[in-house]
Amino acid sequence: MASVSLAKFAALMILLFVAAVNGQFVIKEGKCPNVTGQATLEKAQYLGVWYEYERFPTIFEANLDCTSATYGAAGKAISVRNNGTLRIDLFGRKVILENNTISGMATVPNPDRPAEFIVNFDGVPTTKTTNYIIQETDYKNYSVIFSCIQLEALNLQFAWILTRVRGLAPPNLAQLENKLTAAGVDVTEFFVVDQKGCPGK
Ligand SMILES: *[C@@H]1O[C@H](CO)[C@@H](O)[C@H](O)[C@H]1NC(C)=O
Ligand SMILES: *[C@@H]1O[C@H](CO)[C@@H](O)[C@H](O)[C@H]1NC(C)=O
Ligand SMILES: *[C@@H]1O[C@H](CO)[C@@H](O)[C@H](O)[C@H]1NC(C)=O
Ligand SMILES: CC(=O)N[C@H]1CO[C@H](CO)[C@@H](O)[C@@H]1O
Repeated sequence: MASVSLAKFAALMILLFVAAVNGQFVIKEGKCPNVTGQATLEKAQYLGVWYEYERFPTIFEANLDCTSATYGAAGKAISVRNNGTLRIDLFGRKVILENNTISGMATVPNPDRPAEFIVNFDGVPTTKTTNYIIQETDYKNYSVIFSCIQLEALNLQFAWILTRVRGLAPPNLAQLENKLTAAGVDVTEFFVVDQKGCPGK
């Protein structure tokens, strides 16, 4: 313990807290995969509603489903609103226990990497580390998001494939997953998010 400074320990605790709030990640050994953002980003085309098609699993919480992300123009930044529901099966029906929503802001720390964002959520310790990398989007059908936190010998990975239509797999899903695989991401960790029978549709 003597080799870990208090400041470093505190920083680690904040990272883990942010990771837990973000909800879903996998822990892997070694270095973070090298996923880079696409070279350009047409911000206006990226705004609007996206639905999680698949993502990495949850470790601490029960699964959120019916998950969406809504992005809006906010000057140079992008406003973020994530929704999801916590549901259980009751006599063959899905019953909502809780509607979950969290808001935040996304900013681009390095203009040379316009598809790599820092997203901070209200009421959560702020991070200055890039945590939302758009590996690839066509704005109309899919967006592939990756994020990774490097710890000493381990890393925490977050990944999402978002779609514009709730629950509809992108036609080029295999190709998108292959690109993540090529960057060193284990896509077998993905699970398909339940987007059936969601409120407000
Ligand atoms: C990560 O990938 C980018 C783009 O392919 C490359 O320019 C960069 O050198 C790589 N970085 C590492 C640490 O491998
Ligand atoms: C997210 O939740 C808010 C508040 O309940 C709601 O106004 C908004 O329409 C929801 N967004 C989506 C995409 O469902
Ligand atoms: C969740 O939101 C839906 C649609 O807005 C609403 O019908 C339902 O009552 C809410 N459930 C809870 C537990 O808040
Ligand atoms: C490949 C593919 O599915 N393209 C679709 C992307 O979304 C637009 C707009 O909804 C469709 O017109 C394309 O067919």
